[in-house]
Amino acid sequence: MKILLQVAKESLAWSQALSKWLPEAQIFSGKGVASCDYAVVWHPPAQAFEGQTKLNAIFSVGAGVDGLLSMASLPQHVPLIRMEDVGMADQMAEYALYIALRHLRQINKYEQDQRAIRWDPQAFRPRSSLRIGVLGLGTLGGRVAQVLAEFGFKVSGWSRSPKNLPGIQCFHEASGLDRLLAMVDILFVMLPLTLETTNLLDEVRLSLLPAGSTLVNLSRGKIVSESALISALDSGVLAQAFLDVFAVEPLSPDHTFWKRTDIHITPHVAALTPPDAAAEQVASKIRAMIAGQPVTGTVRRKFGY
Ligand code: NDP
Ligand code: OXD
Repeated sequence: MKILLQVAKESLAWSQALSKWLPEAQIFSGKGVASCDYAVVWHPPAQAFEGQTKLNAIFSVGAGVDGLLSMASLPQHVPLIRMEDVGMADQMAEYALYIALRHLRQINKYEQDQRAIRWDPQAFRPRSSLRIGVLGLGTLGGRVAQVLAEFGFKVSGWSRSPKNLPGIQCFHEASGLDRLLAMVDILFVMLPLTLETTNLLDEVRLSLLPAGSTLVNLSRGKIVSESALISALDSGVLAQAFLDVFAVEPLSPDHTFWKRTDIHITPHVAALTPPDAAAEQVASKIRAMIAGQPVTGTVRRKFGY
């Protein structure tokens, strides 16, 4: 079996992990590669699929496939299979819990108080007083919503199809999104970037949030309009934003986001794909495909995720 490996970084770690879980495979990561049976990719170069006429499947080592789907050279009739969880759901939940707890315990205020040498204790606030919305209730967003709800926060969520999840008030459709936005203190964006979600959170939608709320984007930058985000911060609709993802990455050094104290930036690290667990998942899916069994995680191209 021949595997084409095209990952933008940590190529050696990926190659070792694939060899561990698929010892029978020959792994090719350079140029001028022979025809391969499977491809394992993340941000591959534009010509990565040239001459690859025998591919049975393309595995994305990321959960999001918007970048791959936008490549003109992506073979149209080869199944595209994305990463499912491999530990990323818990990483997302850690990130979300950190932000929710900061908010509940008013750490921002106490940090400001320290700078102002001010002793000003606030009253107790129960976890159930914090209203959290999660857009996207899939593998990652679903786990985020579940962990926050189990922790005692008041959680609502929004997805494309209707859902019924324990402890979570579930919404769908555009009217459901508008209802959710009007009732949350913290909004987590956990949606894939598709034609439908691009610029979903524009000026009109952000204005539905209660004044002083917090926006957290952990999925894709282009889902939130940058100009609408700045206006919402300037007008006080948003008190702050936590951004892990950006329309253009890396975020340009002269981007206005860097200089704002009401924007907290992390460099697309909310959930990192661990090569070993990911290679194990790829290997088990390849074995299932060879055995003629169905595999999960196949991207439905008409929905874009
Ligand atoms: P899933 O495909 O499992 O879940 C996507 C969710 O979004 C589903 O609940 C889906 O609804 C919902 N959704 C999709 N389109 C719409 C729409 N038009 N309207 C309403 N809901 C919609 O994806 P994952 O949870 O695995 O990953 C989510 C995203 O996280 C990835 O696409 C990627 O962009 C991002 N990501 C970011 C990382 C980081 O480090 N910052 C790391 C990994 C991923 P339904 O359930 O009805 O299908
Ligand atoms: C992913 C990502 O999609 O890292 O896995 O964003």
